[in-house]
Amino acid sequence: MGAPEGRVGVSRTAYLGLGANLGDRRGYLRDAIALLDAAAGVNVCRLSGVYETEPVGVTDQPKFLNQVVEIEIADEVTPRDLLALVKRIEIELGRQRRERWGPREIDIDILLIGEEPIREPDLQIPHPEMWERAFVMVPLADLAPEMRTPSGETVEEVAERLREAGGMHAEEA
Ligand code: GSY
Repeated sequence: MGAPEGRVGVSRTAYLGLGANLGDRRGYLRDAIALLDAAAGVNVCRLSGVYETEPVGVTDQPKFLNQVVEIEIADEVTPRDLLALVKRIEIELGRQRRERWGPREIDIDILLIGEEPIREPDLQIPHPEMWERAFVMVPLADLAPEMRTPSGETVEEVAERLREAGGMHAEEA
């Protein structure tokens, strides 16, 4: 695990959304999680189920595997450090520069970091579209069903509504 030496456990909980729709999709999810856990100041705590999902946005592309990961980040790991880390991991796992909404080996979105809202052009937390996306909310409900969303509903209530709209299929563990 990645806690820097000598640190006395101050940390925040963060949630990341992972998506893969090219090549060995499960392998990319697994490798991304291993690289996150190996990073200094990052500790992977819990994993949601893996879901096969219909593509959103550009629909003429392969289905995704999606998963949400709960991590703890040490206090000195800033949101920008975390952003730099996930971008490095995307590149290390072979993600090429591709069409913005198109297929990808691995996509890692920072969904939430503690209670901190961040609104900057290249970093918005909570991720602005996450509350409406079944491929985020259904796996997030595996980990944090009671969390409140901006509408006042719980994550589980929103996930249930989005699940009914279809396009989600839980994968075997
Ligand atoms: O924003 C993440 C990349 N992405 C996905 C995804 O992960 N899952 C599904 N189902 N559709 C998506 N469209 C985009 S872009």
